[in-house]
Amino acid sequence: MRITNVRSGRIIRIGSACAILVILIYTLFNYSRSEAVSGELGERTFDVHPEQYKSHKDVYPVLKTELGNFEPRNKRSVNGPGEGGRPYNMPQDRANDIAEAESEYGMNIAASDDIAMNRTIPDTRLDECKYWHYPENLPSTSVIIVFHNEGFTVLMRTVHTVIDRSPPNILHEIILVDDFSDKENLKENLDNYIKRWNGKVRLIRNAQREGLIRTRSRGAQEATGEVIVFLDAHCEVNLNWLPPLLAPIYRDYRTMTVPVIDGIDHRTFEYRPVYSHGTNYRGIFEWGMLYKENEVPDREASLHKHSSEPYKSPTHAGGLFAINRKYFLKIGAYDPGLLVWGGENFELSFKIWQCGGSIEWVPCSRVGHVYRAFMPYSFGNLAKNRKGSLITINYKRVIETWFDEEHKEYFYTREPMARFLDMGDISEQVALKEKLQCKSFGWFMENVAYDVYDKFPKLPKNIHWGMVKNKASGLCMDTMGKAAPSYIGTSACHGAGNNQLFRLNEAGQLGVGERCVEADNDSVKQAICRLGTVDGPWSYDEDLNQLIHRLHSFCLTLQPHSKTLALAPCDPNNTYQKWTITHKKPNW
Ligand code: UD2
Ligand code: MN
Repeated sequence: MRITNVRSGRIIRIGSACAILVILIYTLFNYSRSEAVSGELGERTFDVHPEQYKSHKDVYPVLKTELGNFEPRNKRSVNGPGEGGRPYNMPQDRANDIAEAESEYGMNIAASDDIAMNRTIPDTRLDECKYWHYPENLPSTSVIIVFHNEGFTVLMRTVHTVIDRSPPNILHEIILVDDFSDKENLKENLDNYIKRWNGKVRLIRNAQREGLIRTRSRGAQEATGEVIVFLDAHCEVNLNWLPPLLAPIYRDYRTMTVPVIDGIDHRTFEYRPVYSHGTNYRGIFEWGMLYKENEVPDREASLHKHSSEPYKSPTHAGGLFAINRKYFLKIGAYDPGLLVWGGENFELSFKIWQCGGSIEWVPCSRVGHVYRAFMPYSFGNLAKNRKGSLITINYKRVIETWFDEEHKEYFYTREPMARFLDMGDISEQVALKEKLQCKSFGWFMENVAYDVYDKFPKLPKNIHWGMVKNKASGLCMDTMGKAAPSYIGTSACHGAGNNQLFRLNEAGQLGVGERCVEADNDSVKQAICRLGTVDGPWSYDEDLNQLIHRLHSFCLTLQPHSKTLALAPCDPNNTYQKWTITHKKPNW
């Protein structure tokens, strides 16, 4: 007997006795699946539902010898400022303009103003990417770009590249969401500029500053495409960037996809890859919730035949990704209690993975992003009634919702002050987690983020943490706000911010933030803690109050004249070698 599964086109050959059973199971299975899908996602059911996508031969991209079905056929070669993604070095007599632009925007808008909206950029993909063929009827897509006081030409170049390099029948709309900018040229000027796109580009404006996180959720609400793609307002999408992002979502609506980010220089607008050619990275995190990337481990890489194929990633950087719109809303979009900037990338990542979805990075989709010199905007009124660091509060909300007790401790060990922060009410987030029957954080660590432990092992407990205060001088150890590696200095004790917040753990690591204190006879330095290590050479003598460097059996000493730090033979009577490590109760 032959059973033809019409919808998948597959022919299954089996004996007639078990055929009935198979049909029964198949029907029951599909019934429960389609119930789940249509029920969860509201009024609109999927035409073909996701489980069937998987067995439908047209959903999988195919690598062929002829050029891919969405590959651009004509390539231009142009000369001009920044063309070909080449660095645009402005003439010396424009030095003032550059300085002004950089301090206002964190990037050289003066250079951007001289560069064509549709400039050419290098194709940074693996050659193989050009030969993938994608399903023809990919989902309609809304691209959402939120912005606050961005440079006009940079914002518009983002839009131009999306229009120019996306299949017009798939690109449903571009939604610009203005997060209460106050720059004049982002007002009427912008309304007028986008008229050229006859409604394909829509502009909506917040009535007050909301921060990027809530603004993105608003954009998702307003969008009408099946898939939404978020981009920062200073991007240039590369050739054929969209179909590879959509294909995994078309196959399974619970997959969120992330393009590989290229760098655009904030001064010269040079477009260049961030990663060396052909190496694949994925997003992880360290226990202080700083975003990190790691080369794709073998356990994941070995699942793929081609290095141009999408692969699984525990987290993502935050700014650029594609997701089924209804799925995004179903999982609560972003936690509305997250303020302005930071942590939302983790919230979404943990939520997706733990609640049944997955994240894939897509090497054949490349998008350039301007990494700014510094953050040019303030957090405005949103930060006003908040005490302590806004970003750490966000992290605390995220870990309190998604981590288990064990892993929460690692966060508080690495970021001890966070225990005192008021994160607001997370009961709705916890309720959502229950409702969606999400898996545990332990499951996530074991099955998805297993490579985190290699780079950032479980943290031993802190013995002491706080300001490291010298008895003789009354001064405190201080990072002096310098980037690592650099010397550690001393200054008047204040305990504010993170510069004086050190911690000593059971395994002898003396650290501050993600840095470790290293010492030789001449100097005491801070350097990023060596990956994969949580121990160190320090111990603390509780009676003599000395910080002893085990390797040398020397003591940490403040040099009275220079006020610099060094190691010296331990002397129990030398008060320049006596230190107390205590935290001040936060005065916020
Ligand atoms: C990264 C992400 C960014 C976001 C952030 C953490 C990338 C490339 N970038 O920082 O997307 O996830 O981490 O939250 O992954 N904006 C507003 N309102 C605000 C502040 C910013 O609309 O109050 C806009 C801003 O104009 C930009 C976007 O939000 O379009 C992201 O801000 P960013 O570029 O300053 O963040 P970035 O790239 O440093
Ligand atoms: Mn950005």
